[in-house]
Amino acid sequence: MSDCTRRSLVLTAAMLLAVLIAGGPPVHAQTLKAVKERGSLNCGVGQGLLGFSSQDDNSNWTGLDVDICRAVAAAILGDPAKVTFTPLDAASRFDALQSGKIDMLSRNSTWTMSRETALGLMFAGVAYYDGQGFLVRRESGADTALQLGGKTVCAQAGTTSELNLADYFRANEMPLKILQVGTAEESRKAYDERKCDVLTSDVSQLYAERLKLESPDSHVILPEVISKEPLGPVVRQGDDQWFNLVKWTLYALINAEELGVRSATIDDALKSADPNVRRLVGTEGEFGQQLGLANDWAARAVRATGNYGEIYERNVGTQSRLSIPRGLNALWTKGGIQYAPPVR
Ligand SMILES: N[C@@H](CCC(=O)N[C@@H](CS)C(=O)NCC(=O)O)C(=O)O
Repeated sequence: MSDCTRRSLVLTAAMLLAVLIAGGPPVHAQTLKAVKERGSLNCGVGQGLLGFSSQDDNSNWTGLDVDICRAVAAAILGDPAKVTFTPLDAASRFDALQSGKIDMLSRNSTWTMSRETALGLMFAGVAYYDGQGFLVRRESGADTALQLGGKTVCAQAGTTSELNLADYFRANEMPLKILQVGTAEESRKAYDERKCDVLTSDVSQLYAERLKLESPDSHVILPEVISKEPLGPVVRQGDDQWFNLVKWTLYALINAEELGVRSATIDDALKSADPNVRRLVGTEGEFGQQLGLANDWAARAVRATGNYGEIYERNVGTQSRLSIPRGLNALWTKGGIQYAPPVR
């Protein structure tokens, strides 16, 4: 053995010892443990986006993104109320996750390649398939986005909306003036005060923002959808157990809809003889245990928030003020693309 090989072996052994003394896996591989010890989930959400994450008159958080947090809390702790919500703007949301200030981010965030590869994060699935659109004043007479050349467009800093906007105008050789805003609130205000002629954002958000304008009917959403915006919960890289837990909680909600398991019928589901239902609700198999949870983890989640379809309808669908049709977010068996791998 050469001197050099010996030295490198000693070095490797020393490093191994250091890791062992430091307590094994990196700090980030401890999210589930930390949540259990703390007794609550730290979830990053939006700052006030109707249907996705906003506070009602009693300061209770509601919305589709909020319900994903609650479902995860119910799956882990058996109680959907055990969530601490941190409202975050677009620019600071990923820092909050990277720094460990939150355990997960559930805030109308688009799954893109660089948000995983460059930011060290992972999207756990798609909670809402969206796309970017444009909102204009009806009086402008515009009926296609191709008439927007030279207009001033409000877009929120640090979003995919800002990037897609520039791409779309460039591809169509239209001059563009961007008015960069910090929050949805600022964006709406600038548009209201006619500092911009157009609002651009994910279409679901345009529905939400339009409702907050003085006379919603005086504004139209143009037909073009210029991008893919798959929105979903995000976690840090390096904690596979936590990634699986968030991912499979979302899939459990979607599978529950497919199997007809609803919050009001969860007790029947617990008595079901259907093997698919039994695996989902934990009366068969050890699927919860494999996640580090109780075997009825998915039953707890569905009891707390309802299945995916119930969450959708209540917050953004036909039972809500937004009234957005299911579209792409219908199950794959109903003409949409929501498709969850099986619990098996
Ligand atoms: N999905 C896009 C856009 C997300 C985004 O932050 N959009 C703004 C436009 S209105 C928003 O939702 N703001 C809500 C808030 O600030 O609470 C992304 O991930 O970059």
